[in-house]
Amino acid sequence: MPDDHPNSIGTLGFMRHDYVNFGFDHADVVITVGYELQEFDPVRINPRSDKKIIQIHRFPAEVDMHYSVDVGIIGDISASLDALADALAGHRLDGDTQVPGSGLLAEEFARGQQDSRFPLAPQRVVADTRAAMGRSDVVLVDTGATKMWMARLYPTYQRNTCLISNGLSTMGFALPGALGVKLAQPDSKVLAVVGDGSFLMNSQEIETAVRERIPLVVLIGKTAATASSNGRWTSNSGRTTT
Ligand SMILES: Cc1ncc(C[n+]2csc(CCOP(=O)(O)OP(=O)(O)O)c2C)c(N)n1
Ligand SMILES: [Mg+2]
Repeated sequence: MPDDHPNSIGTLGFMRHDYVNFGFDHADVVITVGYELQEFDPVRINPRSDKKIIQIHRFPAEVDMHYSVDVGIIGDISASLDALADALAGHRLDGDTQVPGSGLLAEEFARGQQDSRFPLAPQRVVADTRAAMGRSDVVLVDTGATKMWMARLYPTYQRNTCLISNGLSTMGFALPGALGVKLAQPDSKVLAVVGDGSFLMNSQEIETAVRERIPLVVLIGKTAATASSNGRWTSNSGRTTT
């Protein structure tokens, strides 16, 4: 769903209780599409285990205390969504359909565009990255603090334009991945956004890029204070210099 669509609330799952969770706080029904438990702990969207859950997937649901599926639709995902849309044709939601918290991410992004602090605020880096890329250009984001910032704040408008290794969070995938994307889509700008550690894991692929004449850009982030003492990623204290 494009981030400038009025029904889009952004990316869920990177912070414990980020803006986009506010919508889930108020929801009584959640429809999940292609969702897998290991990608994102459902306790964060259903802490009291009181929401009705409709799952659409190709496989039967894996469940836990916070993810007990009321209706499981098993089948081709596209066909299932089309059937659901057809069944709902003509129905409209009554009343206020504004999702609580929607707009807050966009406001943070807009503040980031204007942020002139140095070292650069991460929001500014994300905003400038977005400004440099067209709607169909492709950014690959490596694991680390950079991923946390890009995943929650970088607006996307077309599918497969922001590629992130989320499930296993593999460091070092972005640079070789960018070579593959550029070969597949030579007309798109391709950017690998990486931490200094991730870059060093696969920096030898620069040689491949030069030898094979594959043009791409690598943005290397050096971030201070990426993790707090309990090992959780912090969202607000990081400062990224590039
Ligand atoms: C192959 C691999 N090894 C280790 C990890 C665990 N890990 C996740 S983020 C990270 C540090 C990332 O450092 P850097 O790329 O410099 O990014 P930063 O967070 O400093 O911006 C590590 C070691 C991982 N996800 N993948
Ligand atoms: Mg680093």
